[in-house]
Amino acid sequence: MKKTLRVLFVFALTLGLVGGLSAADPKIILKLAEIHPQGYPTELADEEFARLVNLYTNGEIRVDVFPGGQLSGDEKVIIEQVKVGAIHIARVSSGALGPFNPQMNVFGLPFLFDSKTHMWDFLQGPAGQKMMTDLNKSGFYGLTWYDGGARSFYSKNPIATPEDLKGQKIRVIGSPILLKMADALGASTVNMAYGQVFGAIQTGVLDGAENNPPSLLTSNHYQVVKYYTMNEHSRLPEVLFMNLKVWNKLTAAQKQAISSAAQQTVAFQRRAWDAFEVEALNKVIEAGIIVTEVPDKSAWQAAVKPLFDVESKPYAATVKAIDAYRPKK
Ligand code: GTR
Repeated sequence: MKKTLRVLFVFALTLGLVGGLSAADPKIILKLAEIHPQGYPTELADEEFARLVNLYTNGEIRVDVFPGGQLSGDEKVIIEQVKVGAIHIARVSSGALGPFNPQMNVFGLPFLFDSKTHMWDFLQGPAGQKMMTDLNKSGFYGLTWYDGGARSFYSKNPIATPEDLKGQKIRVIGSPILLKMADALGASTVNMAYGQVFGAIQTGVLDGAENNPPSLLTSNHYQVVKYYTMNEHSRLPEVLFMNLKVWNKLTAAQKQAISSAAQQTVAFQRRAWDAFEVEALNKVIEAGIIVTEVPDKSAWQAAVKPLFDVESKPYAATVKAIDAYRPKK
């Protein structure tokens, strides 16, 4: 086989190109990795995305969703696989993307957004859209943002104040600034794959972790911790993205179909998220978790202010753009 032919052939195989014989046969099959189980709001959005891609391409492109960490329980591995094209599309947290696409680290800054509305106003504005486009600097094509709620600490031990974290062994998502934040609060931080956290808390390797209510529930971490303190230290948007080379090989019509499908799932995902956030919190309370709301976050904000001031410097322009959307008090 001539070299170019061979390259094309290999590329066709990687893409799962199966040469459709009828209009209903997909020409391209794309694998989508999702760490969350079926029925989780991002997973529902992945399925909806797959349905719309199929519809808009008249069956030419099929997206196969692999939920529940089937392709890997470690988002770092998933992202590496998307980078090399072994996985074509993934839905991950922006926190996990930071080490691959540094601009994403900004979301690890504690108390960056005042609210969900504040975050969405920024994400849907020009600076938020540019961050999506700039994923291409890392070999990715950004499809869309999804909601990932706010992250808070949970543990086997009470966390009434920031000081209570001192000495606790806490798993933090692999976002460099979030890790430094938990360190600054005195926790003994551990950066571990999401899929390993349950066992680590169960066996006492960890005291707790930090996440949003939907993840606290569906990861089953609520079964091995006792206290959930809703300090809401950060909002890490979720990201649907794909391998850039795979994207570049698509026709203009296929690109259009995939972009429209992704855009159309946003409202769907946000509705599913809002409903499940409430449901998940109720379920963990019913299961006996002691949930403490923190309406006044000033003690938490003060404790991380020095860190914010230092760590925000490389992201000054983005922080300024985010500030521009901050609701007036
Ligand atoms: C969840 C997020 C996952 C994963 C997980 C984690 O909130 O949806 O994609 O990043 O957190 O903490 O690893």
